[in-house]
Amino acid sequence: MKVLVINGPNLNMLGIREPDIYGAQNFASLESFIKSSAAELGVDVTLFQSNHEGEIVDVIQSAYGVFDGIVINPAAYTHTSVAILDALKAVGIPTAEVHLSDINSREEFRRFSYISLAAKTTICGLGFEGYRKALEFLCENI
Ligand code: CA2
Repeated sequence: MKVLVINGPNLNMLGIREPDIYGAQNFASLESFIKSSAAELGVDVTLFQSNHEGEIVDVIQSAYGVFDGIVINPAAYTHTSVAILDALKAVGIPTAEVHLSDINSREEFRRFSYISLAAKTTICGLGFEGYRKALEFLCENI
């Protein structure tokens, strides 16, 4: 099974600030964790990170016919992006949404996710482990 993992804006800055919310490990550690989790599950994983909404739309469109599943942490675009929602709906690829923090127990503006309207599951508040759970979910549901 081929899975595209997309990380959105500022996640490349992990570990630099707000370790109480996002943990102390950096983005390279997150990418290593995702790769080793995928290898354990026998998933062929491709990683992509961008700070730009249009690039995320482009990579979702280019996943059509190529990937069996998508894991996405859209970061701040979670709460604003109809464009990413529409791209996920357009390709129809089974998608698992992940958040490091528990977006439901933070500021009010983080409680709504456009992406959850297209995602088959939303996993939040588990830190890095959420990405492994998302990969497991796709393995069990595709
Ligand atoms: O909890 C998550 O994974 C989020 O998607 C992370 C986003 C946030 O906007 C979402 O509401 C929830 C933030 C991404 C990274 O932000 C940083 C902030 C400070 C230092 C490093 C990264």
